[in-house]
Amino acid sequence: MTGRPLRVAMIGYGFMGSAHSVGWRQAPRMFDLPEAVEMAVVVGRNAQAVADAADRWGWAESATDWREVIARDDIDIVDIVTPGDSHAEIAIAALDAGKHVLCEKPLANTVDEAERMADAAARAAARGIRSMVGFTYRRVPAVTFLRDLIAQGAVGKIAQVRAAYRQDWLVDPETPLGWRLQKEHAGSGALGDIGAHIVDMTQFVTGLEVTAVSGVVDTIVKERPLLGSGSGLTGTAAEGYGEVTVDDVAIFTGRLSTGALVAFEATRFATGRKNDLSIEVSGDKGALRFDLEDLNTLWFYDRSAPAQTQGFTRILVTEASHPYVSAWWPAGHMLGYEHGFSHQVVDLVTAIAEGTDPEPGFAEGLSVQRVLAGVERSSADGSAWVRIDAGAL
Ligand code: SOE
Repeated sequence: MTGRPLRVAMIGYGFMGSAHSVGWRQAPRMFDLPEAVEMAVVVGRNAQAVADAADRWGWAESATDWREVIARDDIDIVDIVTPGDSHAEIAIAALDAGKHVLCEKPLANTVDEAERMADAAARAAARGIRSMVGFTYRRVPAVTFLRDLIAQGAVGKIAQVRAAYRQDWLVDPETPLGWRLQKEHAGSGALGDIGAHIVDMTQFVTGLEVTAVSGVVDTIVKERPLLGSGSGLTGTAAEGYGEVTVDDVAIFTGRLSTGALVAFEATRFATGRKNDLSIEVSGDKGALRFDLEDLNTLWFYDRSAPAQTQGFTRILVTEASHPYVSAWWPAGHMLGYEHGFSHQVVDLVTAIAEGTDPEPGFAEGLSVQRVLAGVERSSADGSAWVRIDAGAL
């Protein structure tokens, strides 16, 4: 402990930068954090744009050189919200410099990078330095509660899982070629960007590991207008076309450590589906279902209920006794997309204060990366099953 507030440097300032800023701003106001935090500096390459971001989101300073910022003695936490191609370099440098690190998902663009990051995190943990991957949806209260109910045996022995993340922002062939569509920046497409969430969520809620995968990835629109201004998700097109080098759709099957099967679907071509992450876990005692487009709700099917009245019951996850909820509004009042980013801050700062490793750590980020690589291998080889054992990918 330094005896002063934990000072945060955020590297990157795109869409995720704004979401993380909301988390850093709101968490200390709404929760009783064990340590005070200060939004010290936001870093980006364009001096004017990053200064504007600092003003808008409430960072005390802005800077253009992340290496200089990481070297500063007055920075305790480095929050990485850049595209995946710089995660490994920044995270390893920050951990080696003794900073706690929060890194956006997916952890890296390749298994090799993720392994090096997990090694750096393990070395740093031995010195009391903490690291965490931003799989923020774990911190939607209904998802955390779903995990708790499964751990308490609500669904019994898990027979199968269905996990889908469906968006439609690429259905328009004129959507420009942002960084999320370029392998050298993003690593992969729908697979890494949103498939990573459902792989992590499946492992999180079931407490089981994906041990093998079989699947296909496909690119539906192979060329798109070059990006003019703005970011990948909201940008405008420039003259000329470029090649899309990542997948648009990934459909795959996973096998869990108990042998249970998972049907995974990650796509940016599900027309009409805006941000539809859904998971359903089916067991011999019951089933639980969550859908991000209705994120305050959990559906529970209890097989022990009388047959006449059996059915999926709606649980509104807005009670003070539900995870994270009591810090916000009186019971019954809704939370949204941004609240998970505050909950992530709460859990990271609590772990730092208590001297424990936050979850998910880089080792868990690496396990997701291996699953993603396994799906790509299965698709490229046409192999029925690719095992996700350490060292196999
Ligand atoms: C874009 O597909 C995206 O912003 C993801 O990158 C995020 O992880 C997810 O929260 C929403 O969709």
